[in-house]
Parts: sequence; C-alpha cells; structure tokens
Amino acid sequence: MSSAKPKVVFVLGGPGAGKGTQCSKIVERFQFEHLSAGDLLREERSREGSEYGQLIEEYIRNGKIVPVEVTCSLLENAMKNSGKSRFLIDGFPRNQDNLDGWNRQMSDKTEMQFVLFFDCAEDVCVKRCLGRGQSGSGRSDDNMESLKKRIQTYNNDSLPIIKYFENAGQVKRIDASPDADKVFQEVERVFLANGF
Ligand code: UP5
Ligand code: MG
Repeated sequence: MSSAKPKVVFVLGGPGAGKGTQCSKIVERFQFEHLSAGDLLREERSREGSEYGQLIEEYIRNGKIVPVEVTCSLLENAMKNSGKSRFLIDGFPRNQDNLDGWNRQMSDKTEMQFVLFFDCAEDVCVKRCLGRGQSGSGRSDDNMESLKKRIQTYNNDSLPIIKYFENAGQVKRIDASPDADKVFQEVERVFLANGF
C-alpha cells in the first residue's frame, strides 16, 4: 500500500437494491476492491473456530445489525490483506453504531470519497431478494419472514444514516430500479465525474 490513505466509497441501499451487482461492474471498469460487509460476515460465520458464528447467523436471519466491533475488524483486516488502495465498502455503515465504530477505528486511516446510494422501491427490492432465494442463493435471509425484518431495520436504522450523509453533501443518489446495465451507466458517470 502506498503512503497515501486508502480511498473508500460507501455503497448503501435497501436489501436487494443491487449493491453487489453494481460493485462487480465497478470493479470491472475502475480500480477498486469490493468489500461487502455482509459477505465478510457470512464468511466469518462459516469459518471453523469462529467465536462469532452463531451470533452472526442469529443477527442475519433476523435482519438485525451485527455489533460494529465485529464488522469493522473484518473490514479492516480485509483492507490490510488486499494491499489495494481503493475500496467499495458495500452495505456498511448501516446504523449509528456502525458509523460511530467506523469513526473510532477507521476514519483517520482512510479517505471517504462519497456515498453511492442505490435508491430502490421496497416492492422491487422484495421481488429481487425472493427471486434470488428461489434461484438458490442459499442465503438464510432471502425469505419473506427475514425480508420483512431487513426492510424494517433498513427504514428505521439505515435510512437515517443515509440522510446524515446527504445533509453533509456526500451522497450520490442513483435510481436503482432500471435494469442493471442502465443503472451502471449512471454509476459510471458518477465515478468519472469524481476523477476515477
Ligand atoms: N438484481 C440486481 N440488480 C438488478 C437490476 N437492476 N434489475 C433486476 N434485478 C437486479 O441483487 C439482488 C438480486 O437482484 C440479485 O438476484 C440480482 O441479480 C438482482 P444484489 O446485487 O445482490 O443486491 P444487494 O443490494 O447487494 O442485496 P443484498 O441482499 O446483498 O443486500 P442487503 O443489504 O440486505 O444484504 P447484506 O449482505 O449487505 O447484509 C445482510 C445482513 O448482514 C444484514 O441484514 C445484517 O443482518 C448483516 N450485516 C450487518 O449486520 N452489518 C453490516 O455491516 C452488513 C450486513
Ligand atoms: Mg449484497
């Protein structure tokens, strides 16, 4: 890693808004490493000997947000291990505890560029997640019961964080309802306009 601080883009949006899909496209087009907080938690859940496996499963199935100490450490380790200097942090920070934890542990060590916000109607999000569940995602939270809780958590805890960044002028809002290629056209525009 060079001496400059790593650059970070937070990628936020509801469950199934298309964060992961768009991050893959960004990685193909621009020099970024994709770190999904949810994927890191799911990996940690399956890691043999993990002391957090059960806790993570319980939180994910109930659409609750894992304590930031766990998530932030996974993110920091993944950043260190990658050796890269530009990161898409997908699905984090999603509540005040996440934001406070990041500010304590990581904000001095990184340069946050902007928040990419995938704005997507709730019914579209639900349809996408259920569709993914039916085509065998294997995710224990791609079912109607978990989805209701994920959406509630998103509305109650995550939207206020997006609002906070919006008030600070840091949000790039993208309409996430069109097809993935159309959405990416807008995403590409944002990255080009910001010098990437
Ligand atoms: N799809 C994507 N884009 C499409 C488009 N434009 N048109 C049509 N279809 C589209 O996409 C979802 C599905 O939709 C896919 O089948 C895709 O092909 C299709 P995806 O790109 O996977 O959407 P994404 O926004 O990434 O959805 P995801 O379900 O991953 O979002 P969540 O935010 O719910 O899940 P995440 O993995 O981030 O978190 C899961 C859980 O982990 C949380 O609920 C929480 O319990 C826990 N968590 C924490 O506790 N802390 C964290 O910091 C992060 C997660
Ligand atoms: Mg995802």
